[in-house]
Amino acid sequence: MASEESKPILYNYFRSSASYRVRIALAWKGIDYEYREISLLTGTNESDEYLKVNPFGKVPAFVTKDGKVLVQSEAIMDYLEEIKPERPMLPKGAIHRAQVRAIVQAIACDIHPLQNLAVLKHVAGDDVEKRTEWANYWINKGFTGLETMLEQTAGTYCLGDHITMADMFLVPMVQNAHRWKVDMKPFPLITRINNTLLTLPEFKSAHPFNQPDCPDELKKNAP
Ligand SMILES: N[C@@H](CCC(=O)N[C@@H](CS)C(=O)NCC(=O)O)C(=O)O
Repeated sequence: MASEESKPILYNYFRSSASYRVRIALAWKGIDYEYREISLLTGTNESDEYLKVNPFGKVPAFVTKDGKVLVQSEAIMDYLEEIKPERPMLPKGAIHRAQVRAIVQAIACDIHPLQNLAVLKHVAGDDVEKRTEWANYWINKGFTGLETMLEQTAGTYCLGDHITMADMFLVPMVQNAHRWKVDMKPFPLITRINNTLLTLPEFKSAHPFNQPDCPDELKKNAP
């Protein structure tokens, strides 16, 4: 089910942080793709049609030029790294690669899943205050560990002065932190790295407020 022009397809949603990671990676690698919106707001992710693409009902899903469907943001990014090794997202050296993976997994496995939409709905229903309290608690706890971890690894970016996959996971996670009103004052390093990354064209173009399915009133706040 590759697109007619044989571009890869990214099924995603502007506000989804897992989608945002992959959009940054695609921009970083200079890979053109077809943007297909899957609205988490209206529940398109649970439609029969989309469940045939991603049986987990989550975004993103990536369809390669020859029609292979890939899910899980990190797996998609690993694939992109392998097919296009120029502008690597993983550093050289076993220790550095493990450090990047540790940041990626702290975000992808420990922090992000706890404030995913399906989890928030389950623990707090439509109660925005309860959702905020829950998400805020877990992000704050995760960022406390992450800030300390970054003290050991960071330079300009998460790992020294080279942009890696860790940075591509960090920026979308900070976006969620803002959304759930996390006080960022205790996290100066995370804040500094995030602000630097947000000035770069690949991170700007991938930003939620620069996506075609972003409502116009939010687009005004695009970086
Ligand atoms: N581990 C997955 C997470 C995917 C994920 O949780 N996506 C969210 C949006 S950021 C989603 O589709 N949520 C739908 C739901 O929770 O129902 C990945 O990295 O791709």
